[in-house]
Amino acid sequence: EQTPPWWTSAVVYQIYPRSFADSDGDGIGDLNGITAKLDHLARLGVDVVWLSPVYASPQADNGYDISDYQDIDPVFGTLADFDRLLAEVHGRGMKLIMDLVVNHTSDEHPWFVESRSSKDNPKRDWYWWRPPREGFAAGEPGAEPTNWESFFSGPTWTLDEPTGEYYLHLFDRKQPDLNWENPEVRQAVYAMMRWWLDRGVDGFRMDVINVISKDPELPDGAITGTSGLGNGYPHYGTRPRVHDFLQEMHREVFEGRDGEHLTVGEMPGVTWEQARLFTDPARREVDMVFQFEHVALDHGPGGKFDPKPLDLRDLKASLGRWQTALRDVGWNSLYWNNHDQARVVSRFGDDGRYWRESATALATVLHLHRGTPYVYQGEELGMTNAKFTGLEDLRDVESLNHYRHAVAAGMPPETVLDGIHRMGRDNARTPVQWDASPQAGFTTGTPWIAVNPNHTWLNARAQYDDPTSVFHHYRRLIELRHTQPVVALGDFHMLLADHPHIYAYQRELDGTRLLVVANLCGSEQSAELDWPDAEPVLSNTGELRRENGKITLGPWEAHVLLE
Ligand code: TEU
Repeated sequence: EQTPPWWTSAVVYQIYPRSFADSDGDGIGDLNGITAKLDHLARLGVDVVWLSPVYASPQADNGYDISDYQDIDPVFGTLADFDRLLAEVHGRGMKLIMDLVVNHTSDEHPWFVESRSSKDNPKRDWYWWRPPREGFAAGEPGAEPTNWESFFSGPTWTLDEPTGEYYLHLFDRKQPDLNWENPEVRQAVYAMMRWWLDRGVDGFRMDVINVISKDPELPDGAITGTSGLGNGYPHYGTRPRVHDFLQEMHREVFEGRDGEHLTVGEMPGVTWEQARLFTDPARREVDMVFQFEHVALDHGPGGKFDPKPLDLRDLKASLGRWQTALRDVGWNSLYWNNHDQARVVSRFGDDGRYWRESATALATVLHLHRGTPYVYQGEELGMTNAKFTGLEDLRDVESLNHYRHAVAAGMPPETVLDGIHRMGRDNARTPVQWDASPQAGFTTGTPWIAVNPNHTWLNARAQYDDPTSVFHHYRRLIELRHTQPVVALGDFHMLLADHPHIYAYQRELDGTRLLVVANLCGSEQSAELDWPDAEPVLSNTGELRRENGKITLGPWEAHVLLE
């Protein structure tokens, strides 16, 4: 038996710097703002901070478009501010991982500026350049080299007039894709990663890392949706070469390095079969992956902006399948939220009458699975979706592009806006609610995106002194993972899989059983469940009602028991 890696009992906290805390009054969060708030994280008890991108960037996608990987954007501060933050994080016994965005750069990165300058520039091949489709003139509709649809709507190709060729961008046109087939590109990325590790960072969260390998033939994709564009995913999603690239990265960057590191690959569309390969320690690729199955269960026929109600049985089947799939090899990451997802309490919970109960019930269910939990800033306070009133409130490039394309295609603007209000990424990006003051304690200036009006009662200040608060519930869940080996390492077994409203499971390690049961709806529920001897350890209400082998749970009631 090997000692389990340190991250099996760790909890990660994601910071989206733009929206966390603003120290200089320009309305945008920054590094010094984060440093000033580290006691919040220490109090919560998290082990690792994942910092969304703070590199130099034109901010077309809030920093996921990088123009210099080895500098800090002035809007966030300086390298000296970064070093101070890192030292303060380490000083509190926490680790810090960086966001690694290397599927694409900004179109303003010097690599791309050179690459686009002429067809025979030495860096031309660092990106994907192709002539117009045969029989088409440059710029003509349909002249794009493939029919692929961008993650952010529209074609994945943009024409560069001076050379008459198109470049590939799976995301926005300001995010050209790097050509990972070129070994110089890979070496440049590895050198940059080593530079950050030498500076003291503890690892990386790797942005869309399963799409870095493209089929060099660039075949068209099947047309499935209504946009007229094709699905290119089979030609860039989790192709075999990704495994080669990640193994090479491991050798070039991590092998022989002292210290404890963490790598997590963000992988849209990844299956559990593929995740087993990515996270099998013997293969030396990544420690864990972010999968997307459970956050797509409420997507309707029209995709993410056409949501449908979640059926809890689907959620249990999905998360349960991943628990089983990665039980003997590999490792799960556990998340409800990040900067790309609508707020979970508004999405799968109830942000009205049962706000506190549903936020704490959802937290309980997620955190006690086997895997490493990720808390997204504000989730520990039960922050809700934004109250956007119209287009002018939105900031996100994905939502704005979607609006433009959907309305041009004839969808009623109100329908498009409704989908964006419910599912748009800006919901996750409103400022963290520190207190009840006019800008929620986030900034003394005008915030880049409006604060949620509910900060008058929903804020950190109000929760610190309330032992029943969402904050303290998260704190206790994190403490449980630190103190109970069964939480970190126990086997997982789903219970009541067919119950439409109760989420229940059991974990087991060396004769210790942990029982988790939660009612994830707003009406009383009961079920046959018999654990007469189990001792209560954590609840969001009071005592569990159990009688004659049956339990009864009020709205959003959640319990954790040990035996
Ligand atoms: O996201 C990748 C991704 O596939 C989606 O979550 C995407 O953001 C979108 O919601 C699809 O509908 C990563 C980052 O997390 C995201 O913020 C970036 O915009 C994107 O990559 C490009 O770097």
